[in-house]
Amino acid sequence: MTRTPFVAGNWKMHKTIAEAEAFVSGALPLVGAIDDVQIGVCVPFPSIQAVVDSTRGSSLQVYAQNVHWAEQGAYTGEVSVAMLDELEVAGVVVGHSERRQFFGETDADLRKKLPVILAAGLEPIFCVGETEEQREAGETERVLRHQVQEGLHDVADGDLAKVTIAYEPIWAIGTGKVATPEQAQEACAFVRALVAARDAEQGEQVRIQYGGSVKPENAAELLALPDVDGALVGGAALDPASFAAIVEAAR
Ligand code: G2H
Repeated sequence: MTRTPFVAGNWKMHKTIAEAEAFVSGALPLVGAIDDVQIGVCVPFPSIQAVVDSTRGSSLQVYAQNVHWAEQGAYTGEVSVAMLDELEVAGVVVGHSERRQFFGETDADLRKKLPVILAAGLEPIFCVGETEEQREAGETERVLRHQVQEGLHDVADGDLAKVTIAYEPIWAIGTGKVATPEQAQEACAFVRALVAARDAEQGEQVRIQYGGSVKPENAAELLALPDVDGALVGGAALDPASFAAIVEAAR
């Protein structure tokens, strides 16, 4: 089966509202009418409304970078799925390694978040990946198995392919150290097999992105891999021309 490639730019804690609007002005002429690649930008909360408004009717979809699992409550600093849904975002990134590393997000949190996001009709981009020490110790598969099985535990079998899984080896994030095509393919195929073990058809349909120092220069090779269906791009997604070049590499 053919899976529509999905390229998402993760802005992390970059761009004020004015900078976000400048990005959209630069990006829309380049990617705004592309319909053979799903295209998203993962935007800091304060800019979401402006980016949703300025991309409406285009191919550029808007994602948040985090959400809480509770419907509402005393969780200072957090936002709920209903709050995001009201902003008309397409979805939300969860489990990014920076959230896990700096803010203590756990597999148990992700297990609660994913079903809540799906129940609201939003698309989760669910990040997994191993550290350099874990890879060197031969623990990559054990780590990925635990993250994927725990995170997807409470997602119904028939909904598994509604989740996009981003494989991001932590040692390749923002370091310029990209995984080799062999490493990326092997890990993404392993993640797909984990989903297929739950439901073969969903395993075939689920999209798996590679993330970690993706750039226009290495995107084509990574995106051509059989089990890589797109990219989650950080630094190289901050500039419209560079982001558009990566989207083009996915076509
Ligand atoms: C990994 C990636 C985006 P970068 O965090 O999620 O960032 O492309 O800068 O390595």
